[in-house]
Amino acid sequence: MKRTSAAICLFTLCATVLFGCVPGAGSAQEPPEKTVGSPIVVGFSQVGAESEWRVANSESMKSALSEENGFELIFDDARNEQENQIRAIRTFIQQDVDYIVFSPRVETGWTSILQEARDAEIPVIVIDRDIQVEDRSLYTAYIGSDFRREGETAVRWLESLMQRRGKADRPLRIVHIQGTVGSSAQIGRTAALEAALERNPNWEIIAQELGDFTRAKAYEVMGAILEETKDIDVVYCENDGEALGAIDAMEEAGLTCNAGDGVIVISFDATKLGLTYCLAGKIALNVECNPLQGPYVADLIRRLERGETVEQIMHVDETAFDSFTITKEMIEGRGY
Ligand code: GYE
Repeated sequence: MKRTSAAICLFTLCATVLFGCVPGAGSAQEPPEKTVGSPIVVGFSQVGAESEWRVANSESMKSALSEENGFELIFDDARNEQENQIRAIRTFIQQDVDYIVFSPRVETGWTSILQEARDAEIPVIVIDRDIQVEDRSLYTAYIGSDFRREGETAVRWLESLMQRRGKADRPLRIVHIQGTVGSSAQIGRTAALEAALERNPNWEIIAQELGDFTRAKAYEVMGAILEETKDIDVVYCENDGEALGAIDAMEEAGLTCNAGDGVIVISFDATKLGLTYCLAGKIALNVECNPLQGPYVADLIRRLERGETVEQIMHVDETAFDSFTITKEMIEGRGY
């Protein structure tokens, strides 16, 4: 019988867990409970290495699920292909790992493989992006961000900036660069912008392109947009990498990015690199997305090992930074 077969299926829906409240979060680790005997074997399918955020997320998982902490981590990089993730999860099942953790590329297409994991009695923890399955008991828990709320923070900030400037009713020409289509991060951040467009009939999307969450792709698509028009008020990028690529392209084309008299760039992630652009005024608003999920996964597994009840959905607490109020000190104290 699997270690946790008694512990899974006990969960409460929709609890919000603040990252700061979980033991070991981002700072000193909880004393390892399982250093004697066999380690807890965890197979982790990471979606890829497309961004600074992702690299920080992988590092966080590797350091929390370390040998010293009583784990054996089998790490697989899916290179941004769902097929590779499915193959990795199947291999973890064949290896009879104790837990499967994965960060899904997109929300759909997971039912069969999760069924296979359930048949093998291996608990599954989804991190970062969420999944859509009819039978939610196919996974034990989800730890990640509320992406719709992140998008909401961004558009509300923009609305209030326009109001403060007495420009709430003026036309606003927006370029929208999207992340990986079908990923929760893209779906939530896009949905918030779309809802804001409904409320603000004077807002207009003048171009919408896919940036795949990478600096290179965003640079390329932004360059093409700029050949058509330079009359742009806002660029809404769905992560820091995209924002940096779009800024590179705009600066090369002679545009200035700032929330004063330039193009207003909105971004998500708030990595250290992204925040240095915010401090320089080039990113007007950067909405935080916390990648340091390793300690939460480790803590969750320990709780399952003890047979405790766990919440099925855990959203992390996140904030936002704008170029008007950010300071150097705010960036220095951060862990990613
Ligand atoms: O915003 C982006 C990454 O899923 C939250 O994926 C994650 C997103 C993040 O590549 O930088």
